[in-house]
Amino acid sequence: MNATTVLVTGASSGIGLACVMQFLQRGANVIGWSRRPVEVPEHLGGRFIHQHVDVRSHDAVKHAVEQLHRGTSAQGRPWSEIDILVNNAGLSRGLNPLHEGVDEDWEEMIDTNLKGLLWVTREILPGMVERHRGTIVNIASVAGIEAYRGGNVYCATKAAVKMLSDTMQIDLLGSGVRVCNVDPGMVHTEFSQVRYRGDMERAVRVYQGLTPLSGDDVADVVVFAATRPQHVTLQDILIMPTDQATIHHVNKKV
Ligand code: NDP
Ligand code: 8X3
Repeated sequence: MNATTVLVTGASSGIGLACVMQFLQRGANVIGWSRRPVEVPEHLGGRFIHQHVDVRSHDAVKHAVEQLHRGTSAQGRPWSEIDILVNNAGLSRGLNPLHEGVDEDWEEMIDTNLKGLLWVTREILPGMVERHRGTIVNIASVAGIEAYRGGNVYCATKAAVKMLSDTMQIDLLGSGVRVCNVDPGMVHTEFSQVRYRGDMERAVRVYQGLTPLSGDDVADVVVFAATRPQHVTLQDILIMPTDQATIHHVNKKV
């Protein structure tokens, strides 16, 4: 993947960090966006830049892209020429029924999972269309396919991501840009810590008694999809732990 430039949003933990590492290990130049800093091993650092970006802010996204125009990678290519965009930044807050919903939680989920993905894509996609080449991987979720109690707004944002992937595939037909939608089941990351606002006991219980996916398991399929020949599109990938058949059918031993 020499001279390939990848942008991963939500690069500081979980699936995003695993994508950063796997693309770097394959020789790509990688840009990571998140609010927290990201450290990579020194020998990979020459091909990695981190930008502090809150994807909820269209201005912040635009500013970060402007900065990328100013620098070049080791191969002399502007960092702004993104070949692969992984729209991964996202989160869930709480499991309240809709009638007990919290305004700030709803705004955070919609602004990050849905509007954030739109702002980022709006800034990166025109360059791909201009170059007639590019891959976008959107991280949606099984939660966008199956509803569950208290999932309401989170599930809705992920169903929206899936629908955006579908409509982008149509909008981009003939443009040379392909779109891959990835729907993971349970992945052991910081996701549940964030959902339960640091209640570690509750977060740990989510994954107890089963073998969930790891961030690397999902990164494997992201990298696989992004490294197919350009005429091949994996439109939709549902990746589940073997211990999970559906949102509601989980092989929990405790
Ligand atoms: P993590 O909490 O481990 O990672 C989430 C990442 O998103 C972090 O790097 C975080 O960085 C980033 N992020 C959150 N808000 C923002 C923001 N406003 N601006 C920029 N970055 C942001 O969770 P996962 O790795 O599990 O989640 C990654 C994606 O996978 C999410 O979209 C999630 O919905 C999806 N997913 C997760 C599943 C799971 O079971 N874990 C299953 C299906 C889908 P920082 O806080 O530093 O900004
Ligand atoms: C995250 C998976 O089932 O916790 O998208 O909503 S779930």
